[in-house]
Amino acid sequence: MYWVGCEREENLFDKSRLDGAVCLCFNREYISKYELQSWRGAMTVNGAGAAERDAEKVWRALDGFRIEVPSWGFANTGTRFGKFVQGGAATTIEEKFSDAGQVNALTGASPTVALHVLWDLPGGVKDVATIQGLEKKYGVRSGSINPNLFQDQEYKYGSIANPSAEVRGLALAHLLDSVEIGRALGSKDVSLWIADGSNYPGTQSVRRRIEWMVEVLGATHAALGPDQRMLVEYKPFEPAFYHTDIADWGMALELARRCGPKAKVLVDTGHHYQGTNIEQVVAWLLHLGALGGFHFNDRKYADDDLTLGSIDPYQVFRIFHEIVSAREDERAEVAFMIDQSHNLKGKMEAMVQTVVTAQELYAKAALIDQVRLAELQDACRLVEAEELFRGAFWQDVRPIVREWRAARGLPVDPLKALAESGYVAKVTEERSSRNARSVSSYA
Ligand code: LRH
Ligand code: MN
Repeated sequence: MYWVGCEREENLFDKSRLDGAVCLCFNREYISKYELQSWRGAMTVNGAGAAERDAEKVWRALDGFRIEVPSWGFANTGTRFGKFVQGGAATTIEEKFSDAGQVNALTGASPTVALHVLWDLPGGVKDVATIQGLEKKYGVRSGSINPNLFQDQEYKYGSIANPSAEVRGLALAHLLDSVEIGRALGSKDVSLWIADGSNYPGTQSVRRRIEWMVEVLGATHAALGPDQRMLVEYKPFEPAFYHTDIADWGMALELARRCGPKAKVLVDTGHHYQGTNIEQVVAWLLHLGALGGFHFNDRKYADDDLTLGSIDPYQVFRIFHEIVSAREDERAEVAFMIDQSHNLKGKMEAMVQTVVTAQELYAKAALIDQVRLAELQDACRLVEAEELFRGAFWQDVRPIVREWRAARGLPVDPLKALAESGYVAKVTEERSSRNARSVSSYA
């Protein structure tokens, strides 16, 4: 707990609970016996006020926090039942870099943009020079390279797990192109999501498909440059609805291990069955040195790709706790990325909102006194441990985050700054006539 001025305590405590304690900072009004305990702890540790210590923790955490935005998050996307076109949505790769540049300028936390090969570099390696020009123009670099192995007709029965060696060869060629694009752009990660699977029992051999995958992914791993990695993303279902070849973290982990040291597992928060303890999966992957990164989003039901923290912010907080409490060397290897489709919210607003929410939830996790928590956990002082853990989640870090933004020369309220910038109105003006022509229907 921390104290940064009475107006904050006003928010924290209702006056009726006065129990004779004093406020530590401005008008010495009150403090609960519980807080007294942790304040004493804080004061004895480094003499600095708890408020200062918390601000330090949050500032240090935010200074190191980076999250990658997906190019496809700025584009007109929909569901199988249709697409609600936004006039200001990005279609060209230049528009996607422009939007990503704006988000980074407003938040100071998203210097890279994830690219999907067939959507963003239809010309393959030949498009690298264009991308490099856009990186300079808009001040954001290319991030993870995401191959598209799920839309070509040849992949009806799978790509890297397809019974046809010819089709597997096609898939490998695309993967090698993606590795080459990543090398040419100086990107670290080639991020693989494989949609392969089947819709009916008995129609495909799960065992033989495993061997075919190991063969193609092994060849992909062998092509990686010294600083490149491949991230294996798992997903339990959709578009396949009987079996998916890479359905959970265990399958992704084993495939990554079979490939080699440059292969890690990617955790998309929307790719779990209801009730899955995702932070436990994260803890295991960290423990095994196999966690490569995240695709953050939120969901109520399945892979809904809703905005991070919109349904279950405590879930993200629990995941961030596993990261923040990991060793520095373990943490350094974990890539934070957003993977969302903004079908109803304004694309720019949703992306800025997501980065801001991620920063705030990461700041909350950084507040946890890890040493104290470990003591309480190992002493099985359950309620005290939970109160310390959850207490950080309850804490409103927004004032400290605003101070950090101001100190870093960033707008204290990025969403408000976006609205005041007129950027969305400007791009809507520029793009709406073209977007109006792109209405499509499912059938
Ligand atoms: C699959 C997925 C994958 C991307 C796609 C846009 O559901 O999460 O990471 O390729 O969304
Ligand atoms: Mn994903």
